[in-house]
Amino acid sequence: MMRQVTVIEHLLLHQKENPLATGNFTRLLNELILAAKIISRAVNKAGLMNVLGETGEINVQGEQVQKLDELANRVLIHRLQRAGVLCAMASEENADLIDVPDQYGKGKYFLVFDPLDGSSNIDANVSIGTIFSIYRVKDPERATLSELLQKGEEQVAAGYFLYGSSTMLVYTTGDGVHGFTLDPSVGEFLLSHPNIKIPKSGKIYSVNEGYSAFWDEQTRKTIEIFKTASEKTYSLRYIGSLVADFHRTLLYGGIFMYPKDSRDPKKTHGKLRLLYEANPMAFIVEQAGGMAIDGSRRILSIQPEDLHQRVPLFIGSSKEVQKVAEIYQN
Ligand code: AHM
Ligand code: MG
Repeated sequence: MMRQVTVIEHLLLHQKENPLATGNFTRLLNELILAAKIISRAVNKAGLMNVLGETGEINVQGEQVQKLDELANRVLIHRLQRAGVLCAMASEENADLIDVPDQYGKGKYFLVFDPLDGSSNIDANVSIGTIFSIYRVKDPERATLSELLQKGEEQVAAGYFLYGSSTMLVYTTGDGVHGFTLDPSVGEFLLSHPNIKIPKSGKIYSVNEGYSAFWDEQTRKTIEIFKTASEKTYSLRYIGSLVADFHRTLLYGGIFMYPKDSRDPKKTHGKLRLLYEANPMAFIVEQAGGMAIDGSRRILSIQPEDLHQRVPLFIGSSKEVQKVAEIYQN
């Protein structure tokens, strides 16, 4: 019988080489996993549990809050506030930092998450996910916003749970990218994709072309290269759920793009958020051998100034991302 390795076993096995795998980090990951299992159960039974549809509220991003969004956010906050290993949290759904009350104990980690990414797809049973990113702070007692806001290259871990045809966890602690699949019969995430490497080049480009009328000249030129490439024919795939679009890009190669557009003057930097979406995916893709840029800058080198700042994102195989970089440099 095949030896099956759980996430925590995997983390502990690598403990010697990985100074992060202290009890605290393991505790944090365990709590994230438990929260994701609860969210996954709700997603699987969504049609039966009266959690489909909107709550009627508008979130900090100006978007409709789905009932499942709210449930996922609540589950994560509830579990992680009590973990005793965080000094603060930030969620895509909350305008401000989420405090960790002293009674639960404070730790040195800062957790950032998008509780349910791709939520406009929920009602149609399309894959969605939870994205997380973890930073360490010097002094948990004095964790001000400016100290918490670190460049993506300071992340100590990042990952996502994908609620798709199976539920998966893909994460990195800076020691490669590893994928685990939830076996619902035993309730554990088991190692299914060790040491994922993104192909150097792929045959898929992924972008919402519905916004092309709002793109600037450079962006139009960029997308054009994937439609007119002489060396190969690219296919277009776009799910509209970053976790799902990114996961496909990671496994098959190619490029995912969410450029800036002029639809909304307030969103001149694109739609995706640096902290909750771009940074964690950028850390993962670089660990897998790929690249992530905003056009000209490496995503992980951008100093965030705001919890909810947006950024254009070009992410995937190095060959395709390099092509984009060349256009933006000229
Ligand atoms: P959300 O975090 O509110 O769900 O929004 C992010 C999602 C991403 O999953 C996806 O890549 C993008 O929005 C799709 O946006 P659009 O519908 O504009 O193409
Ligand atoms: Mg999101």
